[in-house]
Amino acid sequence: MIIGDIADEVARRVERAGSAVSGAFLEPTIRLGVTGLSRAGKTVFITSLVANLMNRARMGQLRAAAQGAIRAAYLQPQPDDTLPRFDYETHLAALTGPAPHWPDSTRAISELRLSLKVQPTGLVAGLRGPRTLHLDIVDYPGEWLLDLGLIEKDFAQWSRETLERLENRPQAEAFRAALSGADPAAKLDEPQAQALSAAFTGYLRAAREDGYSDCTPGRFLLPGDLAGSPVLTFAPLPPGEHGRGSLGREFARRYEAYKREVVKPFFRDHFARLDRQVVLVDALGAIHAGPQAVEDMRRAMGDILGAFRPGQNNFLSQIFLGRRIERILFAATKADHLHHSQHAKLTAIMEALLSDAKRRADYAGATTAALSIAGLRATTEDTVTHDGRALDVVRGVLLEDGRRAAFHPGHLPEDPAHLLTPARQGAPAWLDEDYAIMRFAPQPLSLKPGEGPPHIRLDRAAEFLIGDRL
Ligand SMILES: Nc1nc2c(ncn2[C@@H]2O[C@H](COP(=O)(O)OP(=O)(O)O)[C@@H](O)[C@H]2O)c(=O)[nH]1
Ligand SMILES: [Mg+2]
Repeated sequence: MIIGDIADEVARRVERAGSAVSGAFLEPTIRLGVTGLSRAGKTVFITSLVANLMNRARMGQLRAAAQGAIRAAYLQPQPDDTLPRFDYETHLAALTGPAPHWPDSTRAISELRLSLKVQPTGLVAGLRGPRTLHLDIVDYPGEWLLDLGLIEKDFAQWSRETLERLENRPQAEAFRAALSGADPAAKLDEPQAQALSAAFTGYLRAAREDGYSDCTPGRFLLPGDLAGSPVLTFAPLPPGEHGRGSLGREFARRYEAYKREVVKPFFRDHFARLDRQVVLVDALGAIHAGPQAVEDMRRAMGDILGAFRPGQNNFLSQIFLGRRIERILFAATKADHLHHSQHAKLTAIMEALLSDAKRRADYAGATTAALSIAGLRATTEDTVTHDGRALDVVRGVLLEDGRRAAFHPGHLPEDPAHLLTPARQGAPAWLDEDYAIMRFAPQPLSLKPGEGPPHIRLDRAAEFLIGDRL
């Protein structure tokens, strides 16, 4: 460990000890991380979860809600003054207003504090007064989480792996062309550096669009206020030792700066403070994109789970200081695209991916679970006759043209291996089934008093994530 790190770490220990001491006099708090790649459904999930914790009529599977133990839920100022606040009111207005629409996409970290007043029920009910539990929800991009893998890789290794992956991907054509015209040993030319980095970012973006998850560095996709700065102006290069002032040397230096100035601070300041975590995965989107995207999602889930296993990673062990995340939920989102007769199959796929990830990461520690959920149900269910057979469909209004449509995304297999095995073997396409995807628009709601927006299994998700503390 270098001296700077030690000093930093000592300062942090003191600071954390301080907050633990003061914390003893304050009310108990759960820090819940919500992550997932961009468009996985984080904003919708958080908005609907909070709305449904404030109005609990649809939360039957959250025990404390069903038993009436939650007396009140209200928003309070968040504890961290320098984090943007999760814009709950705007997102809720978008989803539940008279002309409902999906919220604008958000591209950085944000936080919201929901406080729950809980009155114990049963035998002790009369003996104890109500207590308050603060739920601090932290929304952060999954792209940032995947950057953890960079910490233990130097520029040469990251370059090698990245270039190997993009070799056969059509999305990388322009970048490969730009790279073939670049000489890593030549003197750094800033416009050329920017062009390379822009071409590489273009590749990452296209790969993400097409369902790939292995898109590091994560800030290239979601730069926030770092856009255009040197820490984001590099790209992978072919191997070789290069002299001072060369393109190769400078990119290696910027890569290290990215790890030091961008990746580590995020993990230290935000990630290491979480108690519970939900990872949202657009599994249906990946299945629609094809076997390679599913294989990539499988690997990404393993990498993500690896980030919750401090023991194996020096840097993580340092920042966690023996604490660890207690519960991790992997949830397939947008389950309202499927008739409920297929939900168990989607959950089985998530469970298979999760147990694979656990096996590979040799994971022990946090309690984990897999679920299929929808933050906001945008469809209704129906059964139609198609080619003389009954077919379970969902109905909704298509986002693109406002038409009403019945939709069947394809039959998910009973056995997840029927998807995961061809994915692992690198099959170019699914053999027996085509999987479609459609985007539905949120529907106008008429909520009864006490009701939050309609969802699928948010109550189960909440029970798993915080039920034990209510
Ligand atoms: N049908 C349906 N679509 C959803 C749901 N949640 C998210 N989406 C879709 O996914 C998009 C991205 O969701 P968002 O929450 O903004 O993702 P984020 O980037 O992870 O915060 C939305 O604009 C919707 O089109 C859901 O529960 N049901
Ligand atoms: Mg968002």
